[in-house]
Amino acid sequence: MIDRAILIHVPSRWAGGENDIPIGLLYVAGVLEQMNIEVRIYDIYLKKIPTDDPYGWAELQREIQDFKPQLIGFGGIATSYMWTKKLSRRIKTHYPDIFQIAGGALSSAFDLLLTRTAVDAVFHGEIELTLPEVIERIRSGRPWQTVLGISCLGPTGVQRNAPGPQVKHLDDIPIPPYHLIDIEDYLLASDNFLAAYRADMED
Ligand code: B12
Repeated sequence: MIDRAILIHVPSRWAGGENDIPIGLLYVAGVLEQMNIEVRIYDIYLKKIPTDDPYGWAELQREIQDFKPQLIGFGGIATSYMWTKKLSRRIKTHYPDIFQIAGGALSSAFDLLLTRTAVDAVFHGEIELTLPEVIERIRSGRPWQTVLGISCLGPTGVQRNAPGPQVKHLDDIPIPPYHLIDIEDYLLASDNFLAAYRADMED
């Protein structure tokens, strides 16, 4: 059964003030909510990472224990790979039944993700049609590894399937569920450009 999911916004680096709204993950969340899956967005950019726990595992583990997701998704860019590796391996060790996926620009590191992390499936390109297909197959006990637009480990190693279908009518895409994030966390980030704009208005 998949009825709860955590989507993790995975840092690519720490440059300070890079609190960009995770738009891609919100679109993924919209698709999941349409399938009656409860979603939490876990944005690592907004966390205070302790120096003695450099990937913030303890806090993520508390979130997992509290919410008990069956699905965890990693979103970011290619250089978010290292964080994904550290966290996904720990998740696999402690919660081996959680299905782990990755997508967005991070998917360009798909071969590394599939061979060196514990990610089960990588989604390439838009996921509005391919992610529901994978989840439906898992829910009904059918093999998901042949769904188009994904890559996974196959019998002979990394298997990248042909590109998936794209949405024909843009109005079919769910509105991103902004209620899953606190927009102020992003807009009020100290060196965010919108915050600077706000300061100008106040002068
Ligand atoms: C907008 C944008 C930005 C904005 C981000 C604003 C924001 N709020 O997020 C800004 C200007 C801040 C930015 C910064 C950077 N960016 Co930029 N950016 C883009 C851009 C143009 C669009 C991304 C976007 O929002 N698309 C709309 C959403 C809805 O689409 P999406 O993210 O693709 O999500 C869909 C799917 O990919 C998928 N998906 C997404 N996440 C996940 C997660 C899971 C689990 C699953 C299953 C699916 C999934 O589902 C969504 C719906 O179909 C892309 C290029 C592009 N055309 O994609 C580059 C791009 C992502 N950026 C890139 C880069 C390199 C950077 C910077 C490093 C630039 C720099 N030198 O500083 C920084 C990194 C910032 C960071 N820490 O991540 C590269 C990444 C390359 C790579 N392979 O890693 C891209 C691909 C451009 C390129 N071709 O080089 N960027």
